[in-house]
Amino acid sequence: MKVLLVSANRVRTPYYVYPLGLDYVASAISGRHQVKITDINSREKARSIIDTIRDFAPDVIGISIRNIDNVDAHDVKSFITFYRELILAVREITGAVIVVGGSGFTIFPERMMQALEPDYGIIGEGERMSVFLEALESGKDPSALSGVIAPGMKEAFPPPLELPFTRTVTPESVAEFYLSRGGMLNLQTKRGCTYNCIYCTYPHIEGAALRLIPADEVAGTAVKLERAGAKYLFITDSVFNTSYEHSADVARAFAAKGLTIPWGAFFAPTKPPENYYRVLHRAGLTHAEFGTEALAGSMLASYQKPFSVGDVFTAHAAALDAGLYAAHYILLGGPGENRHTVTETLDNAERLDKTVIFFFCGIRIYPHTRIYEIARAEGQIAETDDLLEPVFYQSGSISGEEIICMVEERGRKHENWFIGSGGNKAARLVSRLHKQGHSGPLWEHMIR
Ligand code: B12
Ligand code: SF4
Repeated sequence: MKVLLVSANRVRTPYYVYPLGLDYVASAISGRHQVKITDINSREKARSIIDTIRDFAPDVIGISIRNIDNVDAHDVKSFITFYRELILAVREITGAVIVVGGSGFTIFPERMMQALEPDYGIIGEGERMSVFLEALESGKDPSALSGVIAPGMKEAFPPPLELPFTRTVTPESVAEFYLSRGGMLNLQTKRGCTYNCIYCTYPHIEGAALRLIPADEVAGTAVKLERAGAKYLFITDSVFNTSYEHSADVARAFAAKGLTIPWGAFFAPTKPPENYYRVLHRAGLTHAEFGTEALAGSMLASYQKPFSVGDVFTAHAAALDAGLYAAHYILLGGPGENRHTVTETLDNAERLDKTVIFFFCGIRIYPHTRIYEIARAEGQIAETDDLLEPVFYQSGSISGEEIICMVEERGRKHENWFIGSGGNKAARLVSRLHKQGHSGPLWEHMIR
């Protein structure tokens, strides 16, 4: 069959992100099918996707839905209308089967099916597209397959797939757009997160157990990406150091295979084993992005974070000692937040030296999370509420506006504190620097 895979993500904050998920979907199906990937970022308008459809005449069109909205409580932007219009425009010119998937879709499959009206959706890992196409080809009903949903069906979440996941790096990939804008490509070393933070969708999207990709294989892919022109790699794992052992093995494999480009990843600021960050830095790690979320002990407990305030300082010091750039992400406004806890977090944030801190004020409520249950029990949301349009948790003791005021007031004397990921202003700056030939996430320029 002829299959066109479309990346529908146009978000440019904090920077354009390479549609990695489609590489996995394409690798899973290209042996048997003729596959083409097209990326809306690299085209000026949705219109030129239409031209591709006319030229290629696919039997099946797979649309990747990564972002639903920008998750910003104070400047909400939803992307659903755009996806809906894209699907309508595609329908006008082709009778191809339209199937959607992706991390955004996987959070709200049933609602997305209603809002977007594709023919099918694939919940979770897109490697299931292979059995989906087999069913279509042989005239069987694909909606009977695990993970597949059709209009009007109830959502049922399939179990995570067994290894191996294969990613083929091909010269025909859509990477050129990203290579000419900072050269940042991305890489996955495992799937899953074993932690259970109350607001987080990642264990739901990727599974709660770690499925590790062999370190050698990860490093082989990294080297291929470097050869293809990548100047920087971002590791997309929910948390890179959930397995200290595997992540250090990956770093050693990078060094053994001769990777020379820098890379970055998300880390939990748990207490690291001795020399951990040095090993990673020697293998090219430059940027550590810590999912710190709070610097008040009671809020870390409320969020069910797997570390203490002391651990954050230990991890931060270890990263700096190793020569890394360190950023911290803080999430204010959860259950139990009040003026005292915000003050405690801001006081401790002032004690973090040589860093950049991104404050996210307001926690989006997603289904399948503990905060969803808390918000239900507190009467903030009802079972019938449509969370596809973002709803943010409200602490009973402090409003979102008050939190922003407190951060802004204290932040005036800290050039390295940002609300959200810096918005369009930061994205424009990053985009300009990327066009000038700089690579990486570039927040190191904001470190004070
Ligand atoms: C890494 C990451 C980032 C990094 C990306 C770095 C980089 N250079 O790649 C950074 C920090 C920059 C980032 C930024 C943002 N992110 Co982010 N990010 C992630 C994360 C953790 C992993 C994404 C990833 O690459 N996974 C690995 C690939 C292989 O998996 P995948 O893309 O999901 O693809 C698989 C399946 O989904 C499926 N699939 C994918 N496409 C298709 C298509 C079809 C047809 C089918 C059948 C299947 C299918 O198959 C693939 C293989 O199994 C996810 C959460 C998560 N754990 O998934 C959030 C996530 C995608 N991000 C999210 C958001 C919101 C954002 C931001 C908008 C936040 C912000 N305000 O700045 C920005 C947008 C950036 C942009 N330009 O698009 C949300 C999206 C949901 C939502 N509410 O909209 C997620 C889901 C997190 C969450 N809150 O739950 N992000
Ligand atoms: S917030 Fe991070 S550590 Fe916690 S469950 Fe999500 S991905 Fe895992």
